[in-house]
Parts: sequence; C-alpha cells; structure tokens
Amino acid sequence: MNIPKSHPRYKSLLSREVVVSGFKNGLTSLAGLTAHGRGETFDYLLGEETFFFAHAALDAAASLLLLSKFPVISVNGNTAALAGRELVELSEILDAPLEINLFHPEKERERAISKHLKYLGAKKVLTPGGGLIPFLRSNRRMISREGQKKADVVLVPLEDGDRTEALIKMGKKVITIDLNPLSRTAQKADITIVDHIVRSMPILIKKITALKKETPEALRSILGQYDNETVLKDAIFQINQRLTKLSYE
Ligand code: PTJ
Repeated sequence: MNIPKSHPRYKSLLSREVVVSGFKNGLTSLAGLTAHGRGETFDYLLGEETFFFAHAALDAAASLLLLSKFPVISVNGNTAALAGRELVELSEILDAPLEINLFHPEKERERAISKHLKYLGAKKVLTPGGGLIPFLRSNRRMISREGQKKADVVLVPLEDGDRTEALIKMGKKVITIDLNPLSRTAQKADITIVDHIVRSMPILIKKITALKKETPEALRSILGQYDNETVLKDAIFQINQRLTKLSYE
C-alpha cells in the first residue's frame, strides 16, 4: 500500500502495513494482527511519543543487558516483522543469542522467522529444544537449552503474559517492551519499556553503545535508581492526563 509521507499518521500506518506484510510473508500470526491493534490503541492514548518514563526504562534495560552474563533476546512473529533488523543489531552488540519463542506454535512460521533474521544478518538463531519453563502450559514453555535455559536476563518484547512470571520464578530478570502499561507482562517484568518497539529499539541500541564505556559500578548505580512501579504509574498518568486535557479542550 502506498501511504503518503504527508499523512499525519504516516508512521503508525506504516507499522500496520509492516505487520500485515509480516502476516502475508508467514512471519506473523493472525492473532498478531489483533495484538498489533491493541498496541496501536495504547500508542494513540499515550500520544505516539517516547516519553521520559520509557527513556528511564531504556537506560535501566541497557545497563542490565550490559551487566548480564548471558542475555537472550526472545523473538516472536510481531517483533520479527516490526524490528527484525534492530533485533539482529542488538544481538550483535551484546553478543546475545536470538531465540524464537512463539505463542501460536507453527513450525513453518518458526522457519520463516529464522530465515528472515538470517537474511538480515543474524549468524545464529536458536529455536525451542532441550529446555522447559516449569509452571507454564502454553507453547512458550519450550525453550532452547543453549538460550533461555541458561540466560540470566531475557528480553521479551510484545509478550502475552504468563512467561514473564514463569521466567522470574526461575530466577531470571525480564525486560519487556509493551505499549500497554496495564498488561500482566508490563506489571510483572523487572523493567518495562512502555513504548512502540519501532521507536524504542534504535534508542536501546544507541544507549547500549554509549553505556558500553561506563564502569560496572556506574551501570549498577543506574539500575539501583530505577523503579519499575513508578515507570508504570507515570505511563498510566500520561494516558490519564492526556485524556483529561482532551476532554476539556
Ligand atoms: O508470534 P506469536 O505466536 O508468538 O504471537 C505473538 C503475539 C504478540 C500475538 C502474542 O504474544 C500475543 O497474543 O500477545 P498479546 O497478549 O496480544 O500481548 C502483546 C502486547 O504487546 C500487548 O500488551 C500490546 O499492547 C503490546 N504491543 C502490540 N504492538 C506493540 C506492542 N508494544 C510495543 N510496540 C508494539 N508495536
């Protein structure tokens, strides 16, 4: 679809088209289209900007990923379509594996995502096998023995809920990107980046590149000052304030 750049909602419409193409190309699930719609709604309510609370979470996420001994980046059908290139770049700068983990299990889609990430430059893409997340019933419980099973920190963008809690129970730290500050994943994660994945991934990469020069003490200090509960409250306050302002204008 040809979206004119002058369209006031150009970026949002472009993301929607990317997810639709992801579905047509076998990367994204049908349910992924509705999940994207939910994200769009929250982005609309927030004002389609990267706010200070997302920057605070991004600083903490960059610090935690740099301090981590074995970080793993989890990839699903939506994230592969929307931010495949950035996920590959992040994997390279952190030397962290990309691991496909799908809620809707389809071997063919797993293969298409792996092929797509490799086309974008990924050297290795892990698939589920050899590991299990206890307390989890969905397909997401199947993990790679070379990836999530060994990980101390897992980045799980655009998640569906249960896995975050289960990974935390396993003693791992979880970072998520989720436009919905009310979602269970957002509420349970150690660090929640309330922002669009397309806007936040390049910022995360930039912050990691800049923070790589810092000492572990400096990174620990950034983490020590971080409070996820405040970040979620700030995001909800932003939505509330925006709606209040609009309703009285
Ligand atoms: O590829 P699969 O089979 O693993 O399925 C992936 C989806 C995303 C369909 C699956 O994990 C799912 O159903 O997720 P949920 O429960 O809809 O949760 C996705 C969360 O991501 C929701 O809270 C959305 O608001 C949020 N979200 C959607 N699009 C974006 C987003 N957050 C940031 N950026 C987005 N572009």
